[in-house]
Amino acid sequence: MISNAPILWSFRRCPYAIRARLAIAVSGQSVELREILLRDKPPEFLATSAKGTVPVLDLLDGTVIEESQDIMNWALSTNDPDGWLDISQKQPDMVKTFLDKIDGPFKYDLDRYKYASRYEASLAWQRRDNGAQFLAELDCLLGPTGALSGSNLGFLDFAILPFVRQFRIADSKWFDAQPWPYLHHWLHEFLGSAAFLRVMLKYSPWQVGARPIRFPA
Ligand SMILES: N[C@@H](CCC(=O)N[C@@H](CS)C(=O)NCC(=O)O)C(=O)O
Repeated sequence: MISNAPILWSFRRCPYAIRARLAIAVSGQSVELREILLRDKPPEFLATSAKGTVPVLDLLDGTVIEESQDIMNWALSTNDPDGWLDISQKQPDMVKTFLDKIDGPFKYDLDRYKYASRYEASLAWQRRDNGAQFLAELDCLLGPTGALSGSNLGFLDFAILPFVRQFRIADSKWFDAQPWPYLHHWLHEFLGSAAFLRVMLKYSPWQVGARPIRFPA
């Protein structure tokens, strides 16, 4: 263990875990990262959080944060150098409405579109259309400033971008052909940013006795 460092249980590709890592990294907090496989969750992880979803942040003082948005808020409340929380303070209802949509219906449709064979495959296109309607809405909102959080990228952008990334991966050719110029630019810039690349480094799954991984590296 890295002394005094909170433990972040994470899964590299998970959009909820990506948003948590983005906020931790920008806040300057340092944690011990424990990568897991969702199909083979370590008992130590389940003992920390029986819910069994990532990300989970164990502050080692008896506090365990089990929701990605709460982990973002925890990190940014300690230090928010880029003003990510400004939008949450200025327009809390708007932020909540968007995040409820992303974590709710958008993620629901995304899973059923991306992993169509696991669900009702015949409905996959309907799921894609539902998601596309929301993305078209985001494209309009991005027009004026190129950000969802006001004049700069902030909480709303970084909480949503990992999910839009996943939506694109399901069929990048189709996605790139959609008439969403502002959204394409927003996502493209994010995917090439140092902020994104530094939270996407690859680590082997954690095991008892493994050398601790400090995050960010
Ligand atoms: N509401 C949770 C959702 C987290 C979540 O569902 N994560 C997925 C991975 S992307 C997960 O851990 N699923 C459990 C599983 O697949 O067993 C949050 O915001 O942290």
